[in-house]
Amino acid sequence: MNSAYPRLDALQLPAQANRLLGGELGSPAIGIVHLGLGSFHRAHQAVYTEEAMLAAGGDWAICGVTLRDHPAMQEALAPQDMLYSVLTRDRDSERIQIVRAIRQVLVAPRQRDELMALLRAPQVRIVSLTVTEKGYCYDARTGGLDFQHPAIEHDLQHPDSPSSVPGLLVAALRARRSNPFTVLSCDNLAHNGHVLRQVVVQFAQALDAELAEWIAAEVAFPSTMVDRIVPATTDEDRAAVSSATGYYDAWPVPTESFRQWVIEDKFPLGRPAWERVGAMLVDDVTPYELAKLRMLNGTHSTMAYLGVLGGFETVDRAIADPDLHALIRNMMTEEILPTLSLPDSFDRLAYRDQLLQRYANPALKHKTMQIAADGSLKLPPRLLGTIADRIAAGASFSRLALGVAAWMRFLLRRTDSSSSYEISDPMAARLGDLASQSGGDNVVLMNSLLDLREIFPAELAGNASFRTELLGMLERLASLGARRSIQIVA
Ligand code: CS2
Repeated sequence: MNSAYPRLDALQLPAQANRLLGGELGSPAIGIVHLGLGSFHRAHQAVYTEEAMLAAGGDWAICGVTLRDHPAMQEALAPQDMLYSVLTRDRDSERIQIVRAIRQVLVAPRQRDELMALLRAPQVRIVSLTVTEKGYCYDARTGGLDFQHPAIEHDLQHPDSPSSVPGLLVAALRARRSNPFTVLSCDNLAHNGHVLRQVVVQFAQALDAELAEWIAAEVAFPSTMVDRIVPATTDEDRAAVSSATGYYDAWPVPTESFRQWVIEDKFPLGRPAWERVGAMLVDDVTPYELAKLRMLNGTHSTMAYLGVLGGFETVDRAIADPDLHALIRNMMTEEILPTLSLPDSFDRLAYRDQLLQRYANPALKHKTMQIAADGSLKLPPRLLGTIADRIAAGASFSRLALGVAAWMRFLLRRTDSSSSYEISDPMAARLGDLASQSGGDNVVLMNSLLDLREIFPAELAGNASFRTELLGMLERLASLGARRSIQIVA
């Protein structure tokens, strides 16, 4: 890409050091391999790790790995010595920080030998992951590894050239019997460490029962809750970085100043001093994880589907609408918070209000369409578990049901003003077919989707009050549109 500015360059950095760097980092060796080198990792764990090394040292530099055969990130970062800018934007302030914690980038399908060699190296003590819900090859129907997943079928046939996450981890752990690395899931799944452990152990079991037993007994899979809003990078972000700093960064990361990381403290081979830079190390992440998934991600997905249908392109635009604001606020207060058990010290209403403020950040321009992706995997942990808990408590859940109904209507690929769009989801083809076959008939649409056991557990799908509420919301959305429905249900 042509730019009037010189490329971000490690050798030029000292001139700008005070403003853009947190201090002298030295040359830490790689101690972490991170699978899934996307924007979220670069704005979250990499920043914590950089700051932890600045505060307390340690050889915890990161090798970031792209799992798919997409060299774009490597091509962007390699010419700038893997450095990149984090552009923190709030309503009235903007800050740029250069991150150096990532020292190497590998594209797994093209550099498998190098990757496997690194994973075998004793200096690598943590393998962390942000591979999104899809990367786990988890099958909600069986509550375990999806043995029909093409990548799993492939990897079980060819365990030495794995492409799936469970396949890669098992191949690497097999070579680490004397000092296994810690496996750290940083994805938005409930009990993420537990789910990862389960798919890895099941994959190993299919190859070698003894190896599986050893992994189950000896390898640590701490769970974590991660939080920071990271929209996709735009050319406008690149231009903003250039004009503020005088260099061109091919792939800066825009984000908000808020960040949170709660980590189960189980790291047999050690870890960076993340607690020194704001991470919370705890014995049990579950309460934080559920609060975040249900409060933040649950309302995010609700705004995403209602926003796409109703013509709100970004989250800040959506939440600026007084009716949608009321809906989301009431959904949190009346329907989600009562399902959470949180420590007494946790200020629930402050948490809610802080979320509403974060959504209103006009500088982020977080697209509702971006959040709408992968609904088939996001709905269960974000909305369906909450609804099941409400039903069990005999309590109301109309706003949550509106969120699920909005996802169903979203699958028809037409906004209320008749613009069409594509859906991005591993189940897109199937979901699109079911939606088209329904011809827009709400009962047919609802029934065919509720039959998908990958998404809806049988008990919930068969629940009469869930079906009645959902159908009511679908009919409302179909006849009145999203904006009017929001107003009525709020
Ligand atoms: C969002 C999340 O895209 C999405 O599905 O809900 O990425 C969300 O921004 C993060 O989890 C915030 O921590």
